[in-house]
Amino acid sequence: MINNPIIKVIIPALNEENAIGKVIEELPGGMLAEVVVVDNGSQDQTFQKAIDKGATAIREPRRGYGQACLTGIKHVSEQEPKPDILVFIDGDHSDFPENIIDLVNPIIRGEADMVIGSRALGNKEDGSMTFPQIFGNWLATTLLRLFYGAKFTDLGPFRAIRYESLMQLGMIDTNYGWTVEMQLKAAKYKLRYIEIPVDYRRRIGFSKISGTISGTIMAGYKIIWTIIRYL
Ligand SMILES: Nc1nc2c(ncn2[C@@H]2O[C@H](COP(=O)(O)OP(=O)(O)OP(=O)(O)O)[C@@H](O)[C@H]2O)c(=O)[nH]1
Ligand SMILES: [Mg+2]
Repeated sequence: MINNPIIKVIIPALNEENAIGKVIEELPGGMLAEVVVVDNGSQDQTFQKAIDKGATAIREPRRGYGQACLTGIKHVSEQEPKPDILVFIDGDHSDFPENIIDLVNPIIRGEADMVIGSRALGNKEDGSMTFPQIFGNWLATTLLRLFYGAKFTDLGPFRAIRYESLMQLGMIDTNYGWTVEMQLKAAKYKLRYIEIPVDYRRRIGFSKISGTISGTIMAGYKIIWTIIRYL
């Protein structure tokens, strides 16, 4: 049981000016010590919108989903006191920010070190995930089970992890391998992890990864490569 947990949220965001405000607004602010939006070189109003909604906005010009997450972690690790729990959520409003409570509760209760929001177990709005994305997540989690004995059903971006556990993992991936790296290392380092079902809806704004052919190929390649490199 963690008493009065310090919970911080990291939101990687690239050109999400129409979504980022809603994501921040719908977070249960009362239970959060800080919301950090890492603006990954947006050319729109993402940075300003994040500030307007009371978030900490930081700029990270080096592109990549993982890079944005790493920069967010660096930011919180330079603050005192250190957080107990970090939550990652996308900035495109595909996830339901209010579900954060379900993600952090098992950690607060001391029952888990990491909680993954699984879209495979939850309800997906039609068109919120592409077929290659659903297949890719199935394939990746099947390989994780075969090679690492890890039981996951999704590489969902919406997740919570104990800060100390995350530090132990020594995350390094700067782009598409980020989610799978965290999960396979969690299995390797024997973290206590669970999945909970989360719902998923169509994003606001333009797709950058799964809705594009190049994004899908690059992500698939990087995810498979990451699974192999840690064997
Ligand atoms: N693609 C991409 N996304 C980034 C980057 N940095 C931050 N992001 C954010 O990471 C989150 C996930 O990216 P998305 O484009 O939603 O990827 P996805 O959910 O696989 O696919 P779509 O929602 O269909 O685009 C969003 O909040 C992006 O704004 C980056 O360098 N590249
Ligand atoms: Mg998305």
